[in-house]
Amino acid sequence: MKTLMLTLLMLCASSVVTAMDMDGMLMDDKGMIMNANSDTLPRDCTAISETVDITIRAGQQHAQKFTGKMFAFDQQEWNVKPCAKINITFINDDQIRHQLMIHGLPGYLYPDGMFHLELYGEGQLQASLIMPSLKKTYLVHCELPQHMEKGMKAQLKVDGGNGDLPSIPGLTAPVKADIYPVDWSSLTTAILILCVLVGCLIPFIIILNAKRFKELMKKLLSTLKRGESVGPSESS
Ligand SMILES: [Cu+2]
Repeated sequence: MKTLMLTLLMLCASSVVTAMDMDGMLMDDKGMIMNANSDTLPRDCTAISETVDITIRAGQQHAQKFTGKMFAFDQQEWNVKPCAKINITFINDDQIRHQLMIHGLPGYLYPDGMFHLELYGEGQLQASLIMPSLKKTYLVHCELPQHMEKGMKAQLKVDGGNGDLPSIPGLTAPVKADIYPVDWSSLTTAILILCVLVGCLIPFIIILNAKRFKELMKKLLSTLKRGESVGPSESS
């Protein structure tokens, strides 16, 4: 009896671990949903203005069109009306972990002002949120180290937004552009001058020694021909 009770207890515990639902957080072995909200209206909304279904894909393949970027979402901007309900389908096309985080939401409805979807590898998640009425631009990104810097950054605009965020691939200019400075020390300058000189001298050397080069080429060709004619008879 004791063993049966223990087994039942363990089964219950494992099911809690595989799918936890606590304080707006849903978690299993594939991913996590935090602060989803499909029915509570923000204080400044009297009704849902529109329901929008948005599919957002994340992965390395979506960064290929952006020079120097490694990760990206398939789109970089979305526009919705004030008080819109957004049903998000988040798809991770990579084998590695990615997040979809929306920041700047009202804290009384979304703890830490954040809506958060996360997939530990390839997969799909669905969750909803209701936007406030404020004309605002929200940051959408993946918060894993270096993923946003490497391109996983986008923006969600409500009522046209209140401006553009910087460094959104293909959309807005970066605050600090990537630069690749050359250390112009005396050594690098000397190496550059030497390379230019050698590059200029080679054609002259060839022109001045044209006869010698011709003879050398003839010798080489005849040696090769001899090698070809000797080769098959030796093998037979
Ligand atoms: Cu990521």
